[in-house]
Formats: sequence, structure tokens, C-alpha cells
Amino acid sequence: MKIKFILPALEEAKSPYWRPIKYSLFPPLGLATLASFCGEEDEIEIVDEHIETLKLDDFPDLVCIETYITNSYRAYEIADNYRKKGVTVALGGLHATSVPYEAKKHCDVILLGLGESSFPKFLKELKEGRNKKIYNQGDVCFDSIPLPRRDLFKNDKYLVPNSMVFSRGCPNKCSFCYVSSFYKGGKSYYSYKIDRILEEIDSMKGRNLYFLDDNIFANKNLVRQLFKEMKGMNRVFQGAITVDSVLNDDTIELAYEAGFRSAFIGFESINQINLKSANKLSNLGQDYQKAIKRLDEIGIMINGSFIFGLDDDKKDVFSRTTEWAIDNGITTVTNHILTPYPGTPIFEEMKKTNRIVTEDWRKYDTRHLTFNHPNITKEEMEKGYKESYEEFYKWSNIFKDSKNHEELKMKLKHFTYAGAWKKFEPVWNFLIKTEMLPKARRVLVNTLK
Ligand code: B12
Ligand code: SF4
Repeated sequence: MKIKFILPALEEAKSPYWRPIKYSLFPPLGLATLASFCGEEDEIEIVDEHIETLKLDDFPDLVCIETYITNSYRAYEIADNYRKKGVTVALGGLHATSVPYEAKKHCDVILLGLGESSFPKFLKELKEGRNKKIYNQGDVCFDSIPLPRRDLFKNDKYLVPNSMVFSRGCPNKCSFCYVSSFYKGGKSYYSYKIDRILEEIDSMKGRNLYFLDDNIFANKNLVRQLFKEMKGMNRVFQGAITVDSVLNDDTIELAYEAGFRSAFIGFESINQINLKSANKLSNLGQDYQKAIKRLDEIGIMINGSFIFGLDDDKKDVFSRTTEWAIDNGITTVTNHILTPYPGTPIFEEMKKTNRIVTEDWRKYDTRHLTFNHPNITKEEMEKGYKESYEEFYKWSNIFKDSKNHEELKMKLKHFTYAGAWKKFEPVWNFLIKTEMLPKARRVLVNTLK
């Protein structure tokens, strides 16, 4: 069977915010995971519209499309196009799972939730001509799943082709997070067995890894064992953790010894009332400064993630948060305007109280205000969001921020990493065009190690 997997371009590909390097970071891991369930007799292709042109004039037997909220309209457009020609289209992924009533209008088959159990079942039934129109996630077991088909990636087009996951979801229940809508009704956290994780790490060439898990410290016993095994494997890696996990025990030191060099941390807000209302229990009452200092002493850089627009925010939230991040030596920031994804508790609550002002999913890209805020207008919010980035990444502030580390090595790392990420856009564009990202990978590893 001829099977085409597609990751549609995010809507923003055409917007002034489009940063080619951001969309050349990681290959479509979810689709490679699904591709691993296809048979040897199948002819498979993965097309990532962010890095290549999608041809729509072909006739595969099956088209499988991954939907995120922001690429969903493009996903529907592609799906409609293939269906018109009589090609079978399956939709899955986060957005289709959150709003199946909308997505099912654009496909022959919709698969909800994780695809590891439902996709092979669907494929078998399709080949036998008896497939259903809707597949629920079913019981998923990660113990003996095949490795993702990374051989189908155009590796030279990505800065970090070695992305992987060893867990899915998160045991926490923050009210704004996609986890509560994607894993609705079932378990919200799954992890792989240690041997399977090590096998996957071993299968990837190069030194750096990026764990895309929502929260790599969620299963402490597992990661402690993993980090002990990874010590000596000569890897450097990045991944997302929570504030409490830095302070509770010595897992963070084990992580460093295993090669952990840059932590994505959802600080979300520096206001306790906001953290409480968002049910961000992993941060509530935690000493942020102590966690930051600990990471700095160990030698781990921080990518701090912040949300603007929780209800207790006032107009000064942008400058206060940015100053705080600079004063505390945060290396890079990822800012978001609060975005109530459909299916999350925060969306349901806002819907009930008539606060949602648009359900145009293209605007749900964390750069637009999509609901009524009690203290900040839409214009103020979007301007404040934009200015917060500009302020944080001014050369003078990168310099000031880097000086906040104890060790000279961390100061230099910070300056190089933050500067390279945000200040050399034309260089990144050139590297992408000339397919020289693999060379930049070596520089990334040298900066991280
Ligand atoms: C890597 C990543 C990115 C990468 C690129 C993704 C890529 N190349 O695939 C980059 C950096 C580009 C990115 C960008 C953005 N991202 Co992002 N990203 C992620 C992240 C961390 C990992 C995705 C991943 O690989 N997961 C692991 C794989 C194995 O799982 P999966 O892709 O979900 O696939 C599984 C299932 O979904 C299902 N499945 C998926 N597709 C299909 C299709 C079929 C047919 C079937 C049967 C099943 C199926 O089966 C797969 C196997 O289990 C997720 C968080 C997360 N943990 O998922 C956020 C996430 C997807 N991103 C998100 C967002 C909001 C964004 C941005 C808008 C952020 C921003 N402001 O810039 C942008 C999009 C920009 C835009 N304007 O549209 C949200 C999406 C929310 C939503 N409801 O859609 C998430 C969930 C983060 C979050 N916590 O809120 N992102
Ligand atoms: S800790 Fe992070 S991943 Fe877990 S529910 Fe909260 S926001 Fe989502």
C-alpha cells in the first residue's frame, strides 16, 4: 500500500513572525512513530511541509495527516484535496483529538489520542477492507513498540534530528495545558521501559539529543535509572522539567552527569495567585531563585517559559517578567499569551462565562489574545508580548543577563547560546538554504557541552 504521512505547515509559515530556524529544529517524530507500524510491503513517505514543498497531484492509497491547533486549517485543506480525488484520508493528532466533531468533516477516518495501538489496528482493517470511521486510542503499551522510522527523515534539513520521547503526557493537571484535553478520560502519563529508551538512544548517531517529553522528570525512579545508564554514553541533551523537580533531591545532578545541559522550565508566572488559579502545583510555593541558582551551580542553562494573560496579570506583567528573567540569568525565554486550547479546563470555563472572543484556531498560536482579559486589552497584550521579546533579546540585556552566572564558563555559554539563537537570523536562513545545518549541529554541541 502507498502511504503518505504529512505534517502540514503551520499557519504562520506565511506570517511576519515566521522563523525558518524554529521550524527546522525537529523532524515529525509522531509520524515516524506511526510509520514504524507499516509493513515491509508498504511504500511509505513522510512529508514535512515546513522544510519541503508538498505535492498534491499524486494518488497514494492512504494519506495520514497530523493536526496541531495552528496547522489544522491547512490540514483540512490538504485532506479535502485528497478526498476529492478519492484517496482515503486519516486524521489524528492533538487538534483532531480535541475537536473530533470538526475534524471528522474532513476525513474518512479519525483516530483519537496516541496512535500506537489504534493505528496498526486501523491499517490492518483498512487492508482487509473493513475499517471503521473512528478509532479511539485504546490501551497503549509502550513496552515493545518499534523504533520510529527516522530513516524516512530528510536529516540534513533539521538542526536537531535526534529528537525523541521516552514518556507521553504528564501526571500534573495545569488548567491551560493540552495534556488535559489530549489524555481526557484515560491515563495522562505513560513511559517506556529503560531498555527500550537506551536502544533508541543507541540507534541515533551524533552526540546531542533533545527529549521532547512534556516533563522528563515525571517518573523519578525511571529517570534516575536512565541517567545512571546514560553516564558515560557521551551524550549532551536538553528537555523539559518542572521547578519542584530541581529542588526535591539529587536527580538533577544525575541528569547533569548524564549530559543534561539545558532545561526548558515552565515558570509560567511570577505571581502566586496566577499559579494557583492555573493549578500549576509543581511551581506553587516553590523558590524559583533557589532552583535557578542550583541549576547554575551545576552547569545547566535555562530556557524559561512564561505565560502572559492569567487573570491576575496587570499591564506591567510584560516588563516585570522580563526584568525578572534578566536579573535571574535565564538564558533564553519562550513567552506565550495565555491560549485556551479547546478541551482544556480553562477553555471550558471561559466558554461558560462567554469570555472566548474567537474560535479561529489560526489565532491560537500563543501570540494572539483570543479571550477577554479583565485588565489588559487585546492591543496591549499583543504589543506587550512582542516588546517583551525585543527587550529580553537586546544585546545590552543579553550581556547583563549573562553576567548573572557565578562561573565564567556559564557566562560565556549564555552569551553565545542566547545571541546565536536570536541574533543571527540571516545566518540561520543561509545555513538552511545551503543545507549546512549539520555543520551548525557541531557548534550547538560544543556550546552545550
Ligand atoms: C516538537 C514540538 C514543536 C516543534 C515542531 C513539531 C514537529 N516537527 O513535529 C516546533 C518547535 C516547530 C513547535 C512549534 C509550535 N508548537 Co509545538 N510542540 C512540540 C512538542 C514539544 C513535541 C511534539 C512531538 O513530537 N511529540 C511526540 C510525538 C511522538 O507525539 P505526537 O506528535 O503527538 O504524535 C502522536 C499522537 O499525537 C498521534 N498522532 C499524531 N498525528 C497523527 C496522525 C494520525 C493519522 C494518527 C493516526 C495519529 C496521530 O500518534 C502519535 C504517536 O503517539 C509538543 C508537546 C508534546 N509533548 O507533544 C508541542 C506542541 C504540539 N506545540 C504546541 C504549540 C502551541 C506550538 C506553537 C504554536 C508554539 C509557538 N507559539 O510557537 C508552535 C506552532 C507555531 C504555529 N504558528 O503554528 C502545542 C499544541 C497545542 C495544540 N492543542 O495543538 C503543544 C502540545 C505544546 C503545548 N504543551 O502546548 N512545536
Ligand atoms: S507540568 Fe507542564 S506538561 Fe505537566 S500539566 Fe503542567 S504545563 Fe502540562
